[in-house]
Amino acid sequence: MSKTFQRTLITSALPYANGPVHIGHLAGVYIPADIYARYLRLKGEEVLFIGGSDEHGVPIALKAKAEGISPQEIVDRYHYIIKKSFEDFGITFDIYSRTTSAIHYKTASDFFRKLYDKGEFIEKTSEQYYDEEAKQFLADRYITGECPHCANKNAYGDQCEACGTSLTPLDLIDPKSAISGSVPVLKETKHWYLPLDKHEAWLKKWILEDHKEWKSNVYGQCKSWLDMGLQPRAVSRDLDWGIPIPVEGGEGKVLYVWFDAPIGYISNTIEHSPDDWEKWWKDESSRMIHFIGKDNIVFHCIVFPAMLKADGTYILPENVPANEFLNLEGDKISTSRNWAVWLHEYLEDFPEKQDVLRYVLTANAPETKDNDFTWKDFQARNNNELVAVFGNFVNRALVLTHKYFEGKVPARGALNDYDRATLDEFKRIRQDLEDCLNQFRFRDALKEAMNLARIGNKYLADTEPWKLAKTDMERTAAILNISLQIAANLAIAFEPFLPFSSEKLKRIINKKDLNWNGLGSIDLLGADHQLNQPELLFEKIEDEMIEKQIQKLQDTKKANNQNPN
Ligand code: B3M
Ligand code: ZN
Repeated sequence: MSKTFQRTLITSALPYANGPVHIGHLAGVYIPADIYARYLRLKGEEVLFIGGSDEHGVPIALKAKAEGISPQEIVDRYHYIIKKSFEDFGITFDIYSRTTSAIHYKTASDFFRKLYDKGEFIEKTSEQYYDEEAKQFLADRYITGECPHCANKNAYGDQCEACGTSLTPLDLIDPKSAISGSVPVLKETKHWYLPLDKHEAWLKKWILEDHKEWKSNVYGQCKSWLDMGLQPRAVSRDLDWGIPIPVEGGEGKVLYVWFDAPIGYISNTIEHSPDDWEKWWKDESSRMIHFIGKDNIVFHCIVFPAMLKADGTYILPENVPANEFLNLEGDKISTSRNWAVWLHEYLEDFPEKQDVLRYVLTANAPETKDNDFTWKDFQARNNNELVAVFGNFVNRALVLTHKYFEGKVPARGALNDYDRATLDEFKRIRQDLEDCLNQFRFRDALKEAMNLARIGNKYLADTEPWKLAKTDMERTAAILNISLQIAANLAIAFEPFLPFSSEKLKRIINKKDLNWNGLGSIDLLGADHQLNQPELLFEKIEDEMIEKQIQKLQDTKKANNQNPN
C-alpha cells in the first residue's frame, strides 16, 4: 500500500503571536517536526519545512485592547521573540514567516474568493450580541456573564473557566460586553459557512478507511468527530482584526482565524518558492505532513482538507502525527498563570544547553499520552544518559587515542568474535532507528540512538584497552579503531535529535562530511585520520541549578495563589 513520493512538505502549527513559546510547544510540535526534516535531509531527500506565526484571532485583538496598543504592535513584539527562540533551538525551518504578510493576505483572500465563486459556501443570517456603545459585534470571548452551571460571575461567552463547561454567549446570565461594559443586544448578522456535512462522506472514507495507519490518538479523535456528524462551520467573523472578507456584504467582517491560518502554510511556500511552489501543493508525487498538537486535530484532519478539496487543485495531507500535551511538574502549562518554562528564559539559565532540552523533551515526548516535564528528570537524563553514556564513551575513545596513538586513528587489523558480535548488534540499530523515524516514533528512535552509545560504552568497559595497552598494542589499536567508528556513527545517528552536539562531535573527530548512508559503516574514519583534541560533549548539571528552577516555579505558584484570576 505504501506509495513512494518524490518530496516531502513538512508543516508545523503556526503559533499564535500573543506570547513567547515554551517547552510544551517545542515538545509537541517543533522538535518532532525538526527531527523529521533533518532526518529526511540527511538521507538526501527533497524537503520543505514550513513555519510561521499565526497573527490573527480574538485573543490577539483582546490582548491589544487590554494593553491599549494595536494588534499589529502585539504581533510584531512576539513574532520576533518566537522566531528567535526557534533559531536558538536549531529548528531548521526553510521559512518562518507570518500571517500578516502581504502575500498571505492575497493568498487567503483569493482562496476565499475562489470557493465563494464556486458556490462552496452557504450563507446564513443569525442573531449575535452587538455592543451599541462600541458599535461592533462581540466575539464569544468578548462577552462575560454569570455561568448557568456554577454561578461564576466572570464566565466567557465560549467557556466558563471556573467549572470548565463550554458555553455559547446565549447561555450567560446578565451578559456584559468586555469592551464597553454595556449590556449587549441581539442583532442579525450574515456569515459564510463551509458545509462540512457535504464533505462528510469522502472524509469518512479518506480517514477511516484509507488512513488507518495514522496514530491512534489522531484517528480516534477524527472518528469521534465523524461519528457525531459534521455541521456547517462559519468561516467569517464580525471583527476588525483579520483579513477582510473580499466579497459583497463582507464589510466589517474578516476571515475566521482558523480559515486563514492553515492557508499560511501555502502562502509561506509561495513566499519561499514563488516560481515552483505548486509542485509542493499540487503534485501527486509530493506528500504533506502536518505536525501539530492535539487541540488542532480537527482543523488539520477535517476542516483544512475540506477547504483544499473544495478548491479542488490541492493534495491532502498524507499524515498528521499530532501529539498530546506536555505538563510541567504535574500541572497543565498555562501562559496566563505563567506556568511554563519559556524558551528564552531557559537559555539565559542554561546557555548553550539547547541539546539537553531537545534530548529530554524527545525522550519524554507526549506522543501517545500527556506527559510530565520535571526538573529532576531533566537533571537525571542529562547526568545519567548524556554525560554518563554518550559523552563519557566519546571522551574515553578520544582521550585514549591521543594517549596511545597521537590522536591518529589506528589501523584495525583482525576482528575477534566479541568485536563482531558488537558490530552486528550495532548494525541492527540502523534499521530499528529508521523504522521508528519513518513511523514518527521519535522517543523510540532516540532510545535506539542512545543504545548505540550504550553499545560503545559497554564495549570499552568490557575490553579495557587502557589495561591492554601495556601488553598488546595491536589489540588496543583494533579496539580504539572500532570505538572511533562507533563515535562517528553517533555523530550521524544523533544529528536529527541533538544537532549542536553532533556538530561538535564531528569537529572533534575532524570529519564533516557524514550522512545518513554512512550509518552502520565501520569505515567512516580511515587509518591515520587525524583527530582533534577531545572536548566534553556534555557537562554535569549540579543540584543547585535544579533547585533554582524549582524555586522559580514555587514562587510562581505563590504569586498565583495570592492573585487568583
Ligand atoms: N495558532 C493554534 C495553536 O497555536 C493555532 C495553530 C494554527 S496552525 C494553522 O495552538
Ligand atoms: Zn461555570
